[in-house]
Amino acid sequence: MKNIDSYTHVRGESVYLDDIPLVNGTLYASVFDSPVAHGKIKSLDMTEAAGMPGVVRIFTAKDIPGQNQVGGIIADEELLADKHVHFCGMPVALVIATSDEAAKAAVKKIKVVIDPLPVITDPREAKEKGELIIPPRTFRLGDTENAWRACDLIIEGNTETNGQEHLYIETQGAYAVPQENGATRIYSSTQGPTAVQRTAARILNIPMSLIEVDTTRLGGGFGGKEDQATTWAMMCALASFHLKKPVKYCLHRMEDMRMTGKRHPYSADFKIGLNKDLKIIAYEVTFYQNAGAAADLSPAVMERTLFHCTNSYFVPHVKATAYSCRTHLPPNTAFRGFGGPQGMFVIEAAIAKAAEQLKIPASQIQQQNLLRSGDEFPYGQIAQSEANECWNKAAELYDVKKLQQEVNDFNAANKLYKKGLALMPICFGISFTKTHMNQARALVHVYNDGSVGVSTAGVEMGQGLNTKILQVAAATLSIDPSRVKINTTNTYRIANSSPTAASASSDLNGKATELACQAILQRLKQVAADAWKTKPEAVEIKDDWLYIDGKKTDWPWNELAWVAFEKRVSLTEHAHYAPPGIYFDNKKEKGHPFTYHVYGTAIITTTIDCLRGIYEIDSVKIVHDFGKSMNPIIDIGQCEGGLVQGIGWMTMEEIVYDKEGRLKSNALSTYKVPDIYSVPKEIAIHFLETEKENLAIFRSKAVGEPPLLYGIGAYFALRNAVTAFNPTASIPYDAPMTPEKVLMSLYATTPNEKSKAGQKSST
Ligand code: MTE
Ligand code: LUZ
Ligand code: MOS
Repeated sequence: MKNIDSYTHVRGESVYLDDIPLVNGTLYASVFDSPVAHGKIKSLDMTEAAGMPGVVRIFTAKDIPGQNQVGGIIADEELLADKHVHFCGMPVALVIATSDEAAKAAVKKIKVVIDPLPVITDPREAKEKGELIIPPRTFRLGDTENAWRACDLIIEGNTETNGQEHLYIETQGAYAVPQENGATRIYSSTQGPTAVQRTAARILNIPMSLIEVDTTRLGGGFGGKEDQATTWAMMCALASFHLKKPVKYCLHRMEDMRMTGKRHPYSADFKIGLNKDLKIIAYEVTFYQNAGAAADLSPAVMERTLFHCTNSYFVPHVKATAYSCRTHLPPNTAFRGFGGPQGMFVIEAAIAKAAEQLKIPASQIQQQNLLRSGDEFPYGQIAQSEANECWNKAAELYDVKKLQQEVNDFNAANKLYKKGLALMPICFGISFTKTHMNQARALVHVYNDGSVGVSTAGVEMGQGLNTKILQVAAATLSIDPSRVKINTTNTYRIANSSPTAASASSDLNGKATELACQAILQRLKQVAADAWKTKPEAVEIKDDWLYIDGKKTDWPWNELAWVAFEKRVSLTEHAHYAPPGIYFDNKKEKGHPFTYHVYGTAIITTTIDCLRGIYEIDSVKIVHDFGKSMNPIIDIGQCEGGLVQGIGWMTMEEIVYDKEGRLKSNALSTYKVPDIYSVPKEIAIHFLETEKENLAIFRSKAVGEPPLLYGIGAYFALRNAVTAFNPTASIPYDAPMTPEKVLMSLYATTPNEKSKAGQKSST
């Protein structure tokens, strides 16, 4: 089945926030944000701005009727800066005007004087100064202290991974429309309607029941709207609350890039020990997460870094510690993979460094240590592994030996172009790591003409969730998909929802939808049994038709719906789903946090131009654990999209803040994302189909985030190409591997100069 949105997407008819028809009298918002990363506000002069044409009012922190607080996990983030600013881009004042242009013009006339305070941009410096968001956490398995003695090779090192701009095509935005009796409706481009509702209640000091949040779809979220859509919705809600007028705010791309947080950059130290058989015996890692100026989702992201610190490998002795470090950057936030990729990069670097030392391909170490079913993760969960299945299938199907031979032959024959190959096995846990967040609800109405309306907690953001939910409803009721309509995500219909995130939304919302449909089906069967004077067990609804004792009747589905209505039987169900069996003990740092894991292996080949440092990704060949895919077209799309986003993070996307905490890469002219020319020339995706029981909806495993992890392999493929040209190059493990860094590494001559070159390119 095709994505149900394809048709309106390509015709430009899909409704995004900026397409919502406006109510008469709508006003426009624009935020004045801090030009300084850290300091005390001495004065704020808004006189000239207030006198600009079209300006209705300017709000500041003192206009907030409730708490000036948008922090989700920790209450440490003001909506509008009161006395201090903590990052460049922190909202200070909110201008409301009769047009978008007038609001933006007035913002330019606001003058602020800020007494500057010291600025920290580096997480290690923050940690030294005790600037931690939460106390550090350590995951332990076995006993690393004693295990080092059993190792034949011990390698130490450090790594850097940079942030990543979400670059959803639709920027952040919201539209608040006042309703009767003090209620308000907020249209928000958010992954988390309930987060918007809860925070609005706190800001406006009114109960959640007065706030309706409605989301039709997002033009991409990628985690950037899991938490950080809330701020812009609050701006509209605050202004509309005071002015009793509809207020809209769609951010300009440069406002969005400057004011919102990104993927967390990480700095890390590792120590890895192997025995003669290339078994990893022990692994110690310390992560320094650059959280930015407030907690946002950083504690949860940090937790997932720890969960995924051993990637797809079994390591018997592990000690992993993570620090969430407070710096003066915009608060960093969820981004596809949610800290997992940052954790996995470090062990891949450790393996690559060990392989370099041993003068063997990293793949020999990788393969030797793949997780098997029954192995224990450092957090206590026992693996149900497909790691070897994926790896072996990839090696065989794509003939990795031949691929490596081709690379070697090419490198022997070419002086100024070199190829590199790397394998990247992945493992990603499915479930929110906070157990209580793993719940969802669905509301299903069968109308008495036989058509069906479905609402869930899930937000469509391009990942194809609505199509999958529609498939679940149609398949469970055994009716034609054209009868089913998926409705907007709305807090009046579905309450207390988790954000659409963690790749879990088709599982959670799909299962809730399945439960609701089954309950209605049960009642319809009873209605049919009564009418046909038989038992419900004799009734079947199949392909829009009623069957009794296996024989087709003259009742179509809609007749059955009508009869049930006439018999006064409810055609509506509101179902709740919470996956069983998951828990986590934070004191012991042990438990069974994930309903299941997703595995896969990618083989990546690249070609670098050794005169210019530029490169191409030749091919990415993947075997991915889809379980039993319920929608291969969508799942391939998720796989390709995630892969390319991961390659972008690892190779070309370079976020640059200066020492004063100002974003230099603040527009699409200075921040390069993959385009059609930089995607791999060939992508092959093989579905590892397994018939094993799991908790995925229709056994179709979650697919949203895991494929991003394949992109990590592109970094190592590029390194291998560089060392084919310059075998003694000692390149720092510092991602992204931009063309600039490739060029520096190609011509670095002594180890000293080389590491300097690496450092220079990273600043
Ligand atoms: N795909 C598209 N097209 N747009 C997006 O914003 N977000 C990703 C992934 N795929 C995203 C996407 C992220 S970060 C997540 S967590 C999942 O989709 C969320 O949706 P799911 O739970 O339905 O997989
Ligand atoms: N969000 C969250 C997530 O709150 N918890 C998670 O575990 C998670 N994982 C991935 C993406 N978003
Ligand atoms: Mo995705 S980072 O869970 O929104």
